Amino acid sequence: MSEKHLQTGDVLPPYSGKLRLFAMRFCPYAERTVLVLNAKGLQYDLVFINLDQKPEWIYNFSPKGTVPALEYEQGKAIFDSNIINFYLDEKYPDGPLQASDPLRRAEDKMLVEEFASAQSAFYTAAFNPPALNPTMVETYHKGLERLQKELESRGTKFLNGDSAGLVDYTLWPFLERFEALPLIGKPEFAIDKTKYAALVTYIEAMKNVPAVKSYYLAAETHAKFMESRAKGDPNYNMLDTSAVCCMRPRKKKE
Ligand SMILES: N[C@@H](CCC(=O)N[C@@H](CS)C(=O)NCC(=O)O)C(=O)O
Repeated sequence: MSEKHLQTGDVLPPYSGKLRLFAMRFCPYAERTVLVLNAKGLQYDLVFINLDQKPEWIYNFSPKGTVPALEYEQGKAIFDSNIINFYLDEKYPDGPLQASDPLRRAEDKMLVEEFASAQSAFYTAAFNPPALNPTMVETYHKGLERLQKELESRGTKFLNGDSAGLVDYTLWPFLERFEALPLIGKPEFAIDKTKYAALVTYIEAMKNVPAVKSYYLAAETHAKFMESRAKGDPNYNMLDTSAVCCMRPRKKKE
């Protein structure tokens, strides 16, 4: 899988017949869908795009040019992480990722909804630092506290139960990125081990879930991307090893 992000003028790679996900390597919403595709064991191609210089063809798959978008059949696509993930879980019912109890499914959706405020606080802290204010820090911690309380009351390893499910894969990409905030000079956003013991145990368990592990990026990597984006020049291709050219040491002249 290439980590290069295609941009304006780049051609659309040929369709292979597999599901194809249009994403951006550092996008938490796209990560939600990658995790679900991984958890379902589905075969898929991943196409990363530069969101500042979007390739023209992205609009054939996603009307606003946002990611994720899933091409489920050649030339036919759906967009939005939640829409795609519910579709995938219903279309491929083996290994269901949602609770069988309708009430629990509703509770999972409400939890995701409630967590959105913490996500917004994170976005502002990461990418719009001057707007940081105490209310935002408070909102962020309220979100973490809410999540911890839910983990404690459910008493299971994951929110979904003994194994991770859709609710976990939906929230996880943000938790993965939250750990980068103290590294970019935002200590107020640290997830303190004493205060958040249950949450920290959960975070560590999520890092070991195979669907997560294979796409996981360390806090340091997220921090680097955040800094580049906050400066107005997101380094989309920072993980693209094909861009590192084959510099061989020159032979010394005799
Ligand atoms: N609600 C959407 C949000 C997707 C979203 O905001 N994606 C961002 C990247 S993380 C994007 O495509 N931004 C480009 C743009 O808005 O033009 C979802 O859940 O998929």
